[in-house]
Amino acid sequence: MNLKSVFFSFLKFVSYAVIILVIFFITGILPQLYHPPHCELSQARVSMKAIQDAVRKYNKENDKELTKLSNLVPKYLKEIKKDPWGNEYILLPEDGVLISTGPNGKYTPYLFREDSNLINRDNIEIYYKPKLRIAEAKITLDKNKNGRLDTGDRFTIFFTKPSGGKGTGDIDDTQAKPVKVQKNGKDFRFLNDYDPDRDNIREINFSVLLVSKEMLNGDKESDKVVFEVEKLEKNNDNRDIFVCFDPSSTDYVNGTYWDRRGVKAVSNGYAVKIEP
Ligand SMILES: [Ca+2]
Ligand SMILES: [Ca+2]
Repeated sequence: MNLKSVFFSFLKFVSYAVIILVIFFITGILPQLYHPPHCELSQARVSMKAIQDAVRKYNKENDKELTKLSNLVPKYLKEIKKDPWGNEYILLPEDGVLISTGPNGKYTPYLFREDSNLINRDNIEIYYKPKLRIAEAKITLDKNKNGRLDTGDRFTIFFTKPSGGKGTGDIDDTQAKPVKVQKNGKDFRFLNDYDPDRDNIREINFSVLLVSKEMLNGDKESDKVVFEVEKLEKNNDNRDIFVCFDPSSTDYVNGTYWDRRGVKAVSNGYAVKIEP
């Protein structure tokens, strides 16, 4: 094979390749490869991530929280584009969430209505504030000042934000009573042998009295519940006590804690320690 024939077979190969590419273009296969359907989704996520960062920065640097996305311009963002489907992003400042209405361009705050699922299914949501779950638990009254829980002591469980509401979107929804906590504290689980890698975790038998439950009744301002210890199984080995709440145990209708928007609360596992 001489150099000339090599050159010609190369030319032949190139022309075949060009023909195939042209056919792909004409039949629309190539443009589709260049523009996969998930392209807009990732585009939206990238833009929303940038807005999320900007909102967090704004809220950190200003006394009042951001209420309108346009207030981010020009200091925190050069501009706020519409989402890839041509719609404005929605900001829900109280719930700390940023929403794109998705390919169908539709959104409804009425989360429990029948048609809501269909409308909201394609939404993209990014939280810039924490979701509803336990943030901290600590002893707030230590009667005998021993740094341990004993009968008569009180402890407080702090949530990341107030709960309540049913996601109906009604004005009085913040006064909804979706959540009742069990007086014996059974919505919360306690154990003193926390080890995520082990199956055999020992639960503590508490007998506790619910002292304040404003937060669990949907009080807009409250983000905590207070318990008083009535009886504590003897904690001889003096190990730490961990608490977790079961998001499926309380609501008498739906069996769930909701945030005000009607989004299911997040269980925090056992990583929250009751600290003196
Ligand atoms: Ca939608
Ligand atoms: Ca004590």
